[in-house]
Amino acid sequence: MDFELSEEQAAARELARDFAEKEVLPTAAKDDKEHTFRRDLITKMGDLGFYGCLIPEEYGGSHLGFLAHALISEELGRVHSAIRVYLNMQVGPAHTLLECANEEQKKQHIPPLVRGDSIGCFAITEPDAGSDVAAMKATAVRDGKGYILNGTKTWISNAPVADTGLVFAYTDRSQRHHGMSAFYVHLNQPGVSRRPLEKSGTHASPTGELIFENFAIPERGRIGMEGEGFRIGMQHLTHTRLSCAAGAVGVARAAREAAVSYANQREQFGQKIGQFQMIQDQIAQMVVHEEAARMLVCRAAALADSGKPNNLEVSIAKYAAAEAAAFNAEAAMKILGAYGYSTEFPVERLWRDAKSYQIVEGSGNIQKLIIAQDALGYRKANR
Ligand code: GRA
Repeated sequence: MDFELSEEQAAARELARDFAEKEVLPTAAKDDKEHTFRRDLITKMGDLGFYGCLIPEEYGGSHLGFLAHALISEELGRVHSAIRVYLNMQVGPAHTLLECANEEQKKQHIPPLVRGDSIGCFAITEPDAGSDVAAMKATAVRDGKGYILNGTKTWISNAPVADTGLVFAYTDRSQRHHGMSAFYVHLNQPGVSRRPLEKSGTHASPTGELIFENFAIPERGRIGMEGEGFRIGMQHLTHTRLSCAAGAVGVARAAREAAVSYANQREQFGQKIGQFQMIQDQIAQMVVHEEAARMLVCRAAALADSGKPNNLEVSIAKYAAAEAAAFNAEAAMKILGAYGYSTEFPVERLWRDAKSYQIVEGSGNIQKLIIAQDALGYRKANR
């Protein structure tokens, strides 16, 4: 497998790095501390074409592919993880619409997501249905020409600010996995209320609940056929997990960079601390975790770019990258000591943000379940 970047991919990475360093980094600490939602950055990333990598030109995209998308995700994750979430909330729904919606729905919903005009989100998780997606309680009951949606979605990135969203609910609960359906809805309408939720990190990315009470969805809001929702949701997660994995590589890299820089400056016992083997041990492990995770992300992205199934490779990459982010952030904090723990320096933000990658978009245990069931021959991940 060849990971040599094309000119376009290298240019996309440079553009994302430049944007992240010039436009995101200067206020990253402040945005995190003040929980600032940066609508302006969503617009700028739309102007720069960051949301279009997976989308053909006819719907406003550049079609640069999954590897380019992963490179952009890593650059954003490295500088400020919360801003990487914005990217995923635009690209994830746009790509799922591309794969599963009809022509009219694609024309209506994809371009505003790609431009960054419509803030997107996806709503799967519920208070009693996290890892166990099929346990969701939301229902969309047929009513004349449309549906009436009732249910509570929780831990939804962008819930407080989203204009539109991909929402999952049962149209026929008796059919379990085959009775769930997917909808694309406008959220600034009667029948939706929102409740922000606080978390330990990723503060500049608002998270919350979406509460649907007799929310009317027209027939044209359904994506795919009735009963295809679980499959659409799983397909959606395969792609958004890849962006997540790439973002986690960015966090791992930022932590490694911070640790190396500090180890080259800080002197104790008459020498730079980088001279101590215990610090070198940590740095070496950080480099290995980061590089291995990046290779796994590139492999999963390259498979998608060549049209091959990559559920297994995405789960491996997501698990490895989340662990790499958490390991590297923890190691960086140990190396920087009080400066790592201090809220005046960026490492503690990396440490808080790294944890999210072990939880969101399918926890570490869910990725391991998918990987182990495949290895044991119980259920092939790529089918
Ligand atoms: O055999 P069948 O016809 O009944 O079909 C089964 C299977 O083939 C059925 O679903 C099919 N299926 C799939 N089809 C296409 C399963 N996986 C796939 C797939 N990838 N593609 C039932 O399958 P099953 O394996 O028996 O289902 P299950 O045990 O109920 O669930 C499987 C599993 C645990 C893997 C799944 O529920 C899962 O992935 N859970 C994790 C949920 C998750 O990732 N949630 C994240 C929510 S979003 C989020 O975190 C937002 C963060 C945003 C941000 O900050 O970035």
